[in-house]
Amino acid sequence: MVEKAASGHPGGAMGGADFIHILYSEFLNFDPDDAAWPFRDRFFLDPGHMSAMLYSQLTLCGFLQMDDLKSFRQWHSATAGHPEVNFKIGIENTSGPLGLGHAFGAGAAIAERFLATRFGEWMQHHTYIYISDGGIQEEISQGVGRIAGYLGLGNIIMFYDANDVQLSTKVGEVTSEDTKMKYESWHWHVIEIDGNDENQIRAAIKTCQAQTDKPSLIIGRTIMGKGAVKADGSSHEGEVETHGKPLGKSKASYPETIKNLGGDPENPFVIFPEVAAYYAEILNEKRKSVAAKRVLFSEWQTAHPEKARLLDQYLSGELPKLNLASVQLAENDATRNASSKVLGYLAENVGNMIVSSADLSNSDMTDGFLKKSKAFTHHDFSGAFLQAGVSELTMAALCTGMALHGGVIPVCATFFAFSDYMKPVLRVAALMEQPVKFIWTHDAFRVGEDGPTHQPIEQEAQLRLLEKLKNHSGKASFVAWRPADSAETVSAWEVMLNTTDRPSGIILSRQNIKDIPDANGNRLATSSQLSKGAYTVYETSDDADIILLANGSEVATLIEAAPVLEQKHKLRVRVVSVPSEGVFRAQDKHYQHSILPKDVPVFGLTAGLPVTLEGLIRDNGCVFGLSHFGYSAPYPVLDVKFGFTAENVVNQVIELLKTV
Ligand SMILES: Cc1ncc(C[n+]2csc(CCOP(=O)(O)OP(=O)(O)O)c2C)c(N)n1
Ligand SMILES: [Mg+2]
Repeated sequence: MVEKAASGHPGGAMGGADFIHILYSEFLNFDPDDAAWPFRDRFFLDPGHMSAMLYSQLTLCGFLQMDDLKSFRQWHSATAGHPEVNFKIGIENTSGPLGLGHAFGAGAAIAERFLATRFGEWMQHHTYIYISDGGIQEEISQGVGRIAGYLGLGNIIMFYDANDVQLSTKVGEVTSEDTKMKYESWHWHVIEIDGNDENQIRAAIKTCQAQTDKPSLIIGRTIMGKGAVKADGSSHEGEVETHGKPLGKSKASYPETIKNLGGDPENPFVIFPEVAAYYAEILNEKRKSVAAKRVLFSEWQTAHPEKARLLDQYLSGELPKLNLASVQLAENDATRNASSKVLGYLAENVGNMIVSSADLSNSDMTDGFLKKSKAFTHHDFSGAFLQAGVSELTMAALCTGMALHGGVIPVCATFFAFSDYMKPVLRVAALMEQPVKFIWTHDAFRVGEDGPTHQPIEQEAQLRLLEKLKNHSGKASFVAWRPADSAETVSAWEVMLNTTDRPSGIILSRQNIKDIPDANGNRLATSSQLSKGAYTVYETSDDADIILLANGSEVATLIEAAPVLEQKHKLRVRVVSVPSEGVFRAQDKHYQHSILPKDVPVFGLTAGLPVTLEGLIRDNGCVFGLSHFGYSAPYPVLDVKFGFTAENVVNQVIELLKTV
């Protein structure tokens, strides 16, 4: 496969083949006729570069065909280089950035416990994870190790392909850690085996299955490029260069290696008849055991019709009927508080929502949810809140893994400045189109005295780049909402809850914000126009001389400036709230022009980098934003120092109008 594609990673795949074959043939429960069967065991491959191994195994299991293997790494093939999530052919996640895959697996294991706690152990399944030296070294493994150990996720069996080799060096050149001891200290059950010995693999998996108290780690000593030989027949095993080079391009001989492994180099794409017959038998066994579980399931459905309907709803991703308008909001509140109230309502009305915070629940206000639920603790998943500790990257990946598992609605929260720690996950969740919901509070320099490290400036612009990046379904891969007041916060939540085809996030203020006045006296109804990405929140004439545009708390500053511009400067003013530029840009041109007519100058105000809004203005406009890091001071002082006052908006607009 790698040889034909003339690129790929043969070595790790050759060394791991023994494990994956034993796992899939003897242990992994799946339905050969329906790879997406919800009660299947999950298999998460952390090192996506070993995809040749997974694709080969999926071919043995009938999910892929030999022609798919022949088009390894080619345009539009089912066997892309790093496996792209595809439940229909047995691929649980898009592996690639090392470390993420095993965190997704741990998230899936949490979702499994959550559901089994509510619906019964009949639905329990294992999550098998395959990790390599790279994943073990990635920092995220610390978060996964700690959390899985603390929660006692005995449904995880992780195989560590310890082949002593990584991309550019031997493992011993970068670490001297005792991995066994490390995982044991996190309360994992660890065993060490020869990872190429089928009997030891078999025995290890059995031991781990019996260990339901703790997550298990099987450290399998394997041989990189197992079976690789040079032209003279001497060994070429354990070499760094087989990590990422086709054998023919390394010092190994491709034909001699194929011969050494019992194959025919002239005809390498073959499943030997005895192997095909063996797998046919195995797959029939799997069909039988799945059929038995399906019977159990339907018996359970008959005995528990209410629960069965609920489970159906959870698995379909459907929401119950909600009435967010009933959420009682306080006046002129911080948007994080409004969000907290929505979360309190959701805790009582959406039974499969799991909220998580990285040690900030009383600050990002996810405690609105927590107070009506409780946190997961060791072996207790009856609550619906994950206290992730301080580990934003891990938390985001766990939530993405929960989404990949299905049946639950994961939400995670932290300060906006620390969205930086989540970005690698956000990107892959966006690529995989997973509907994880992100809450980011403390959205601007108005965090004040916490100083520049906590004051997000460029974060919104970074996130909105993902709004411009299309996923493989042709949609903005991510949507970020920055609501202007409490009502918009509720409306944003409404849209987020209904966004089931991609991740989305909500960016919230720490400080109180004046509610946007509403001419119709029903601000909540008006704010639902947020679903178009941008809408008019203030105007006294539909023939504006100037449009003021912002999102989040800056909208209130514009609303304060508007009457001054009207009364003192005799200008006709429109104020537009743009909670999501990406969504606005997806509207038809007619709508876009109706909100932002071409010939009217636009003044944008953002507490972020000016580029955050610059995509919305033309030559006849400008954006006033921050172009430097913040400073530590109470936020009303920063408002004045940085010019985020109605008075400065008036001055800036007058200056702008002099130039157009
Ligand atoms: C986050 C991240 N950093 C770097 C890489 C590039 N990369 C791919 S594989 C690899 C190391 C591979 O070592 P190991 O995990 O032991 O795999 P093996 O060489 O044994 O196949 C690296 C650095 C990556 N895929 N992800
Ligand atoms: Mg390795």
